[in-house]
Amino acid sequence: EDQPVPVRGMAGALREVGIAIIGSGFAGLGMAITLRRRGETDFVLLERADDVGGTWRDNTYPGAACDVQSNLYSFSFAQNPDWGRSYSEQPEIHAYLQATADRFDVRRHCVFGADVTAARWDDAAQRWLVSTTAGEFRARVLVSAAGALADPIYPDIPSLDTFAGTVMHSARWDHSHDLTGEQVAVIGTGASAIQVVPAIQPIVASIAVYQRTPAWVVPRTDHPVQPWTRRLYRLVPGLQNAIRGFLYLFREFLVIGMAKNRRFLRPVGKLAKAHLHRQVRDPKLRRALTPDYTIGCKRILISNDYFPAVAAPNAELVTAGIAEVRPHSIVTTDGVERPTDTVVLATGFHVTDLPIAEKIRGRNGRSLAQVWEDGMVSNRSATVAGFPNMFLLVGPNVGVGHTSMVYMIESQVAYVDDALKTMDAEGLAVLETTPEAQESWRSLIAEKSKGTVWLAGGCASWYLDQHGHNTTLWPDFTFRFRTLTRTLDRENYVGIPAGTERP
Ligand code: N01
Repeated sequence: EDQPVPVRGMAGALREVGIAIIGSGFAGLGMAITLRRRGETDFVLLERADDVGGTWRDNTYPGAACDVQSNLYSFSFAQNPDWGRSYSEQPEIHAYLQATADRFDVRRHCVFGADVTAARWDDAAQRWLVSTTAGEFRARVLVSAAGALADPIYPDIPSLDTFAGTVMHSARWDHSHDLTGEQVAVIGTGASAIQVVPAIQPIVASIAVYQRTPAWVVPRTDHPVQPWTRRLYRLVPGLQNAIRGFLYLFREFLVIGMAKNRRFLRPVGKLAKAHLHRQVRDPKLRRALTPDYTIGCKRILISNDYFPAVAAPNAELVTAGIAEVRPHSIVTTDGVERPTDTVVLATGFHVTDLPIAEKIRGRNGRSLAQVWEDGMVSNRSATVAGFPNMFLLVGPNVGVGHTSMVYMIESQVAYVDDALKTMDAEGLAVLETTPEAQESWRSLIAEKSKGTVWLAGGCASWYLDQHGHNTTLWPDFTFRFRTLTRTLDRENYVGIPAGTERP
């Protein structure tokens, strides 16, 4: 059991390592566990925080929970018979990731407090030089699993910096700050906001929800998992994965409506409207909460308590834009000033402008961000021409709005693992995808995205980049993604054998 710790060298010195993985969320852990399970130990997980868990470690705001069922939102190789609810809450998912890291013994590979400041490909040495706040690493392979929901957006709201009270982003919750009896402003009405609003509304004196775009919300069918169900999960091996399969197929039908034929979304829209009708009696408020774009264009939200919280006597839905923030209030464009103690920014994440892309520099010294200036491109959502021996997990066009990201992550991990095994089998020092492969993946995505609800649904969302192109979502059935990335498409790669130089 006691295997050598793979990180060599003294602290502060340059450490040589086979594979450097950035991030220890679902993707980084999935990669690490896959390597460990096949006996590979020469890798490190560079983690800027002091624990594993990624977005499920960072998003601790009140009410944080997953809107995909627990059995589906788990690794297929590590089902958890102890899930407490059908839809898990953040602490339980974080605990699951911690326990899974322990179970597969990958914590020994983690370097905590290692925020990657730069990663540069050295073509002569055929190595990645990775600088972090915990030292320098030289790696044969770089796997970026830094996450798409990792870096919060602090919006450019006029004079927000003059606010004298507390400002906190939903993804960086300040638990030392007690909201009880305060006048609170929540900005945003996305997946995070609709969870945080009902969680804090009962304790605050007043809550103003600043809505720029209303969300489509459907009922949440959450319930506690009964003890007998947990016993059954233990007694019948494979039962949870069977349920996972059923949930997976059920959700996959949603993508028919989003990507293939929007007619199929109509019943879902009707369900959402009926839900709003049932929960909000005031016709004016109901109108303000009704979206004017097709359901599915933005992420469909699930909640039973968001509408009642917004309709509560101490709550107000603010639809006018924010004109100005003053030290103790927010003024909207209609001239109304609302006294405010705390501002909660539920304003989302840098998804199409990933900060990690600024830090990774490829063969010709250009950063990933520069290469992606006109939109994120890749081959198989995993590799980028000009960035040898680099793999992306949860990179471009891997996102899914309708089902579990864990399924996509496992598909990606298998692809990267196959690439690593191919490198070993062929004795390759360098593996790099071609611009042609990237171009054909880009056109495949563009073709599949045509006419989808994300492009044609009449909304603006973080799914699309500045040119209105879909560079974040996988626009088809997820089993198609898995088929297309099952093994390395070797013909789309240039490989340089060890001991030789680039021709
Ligand atoms: O972020 P978002 P999120 N002034 O970008 C508004 C996952 N997730 O953190 O729609 C005023 O979706 C913005 O308005 P608009 C999930 O994948 C999952 O909520 O752009 N408003 C929007 O309402 C999700 O999609 C779970 O007009 C401003 C909101 O802020 C992703 O994370 C839970 C503004 C941002 O919504 C991100 O969700 C939580 C401004 N300047 C998150 N800037 C579950 O599994 C932005 N907004 C349940």
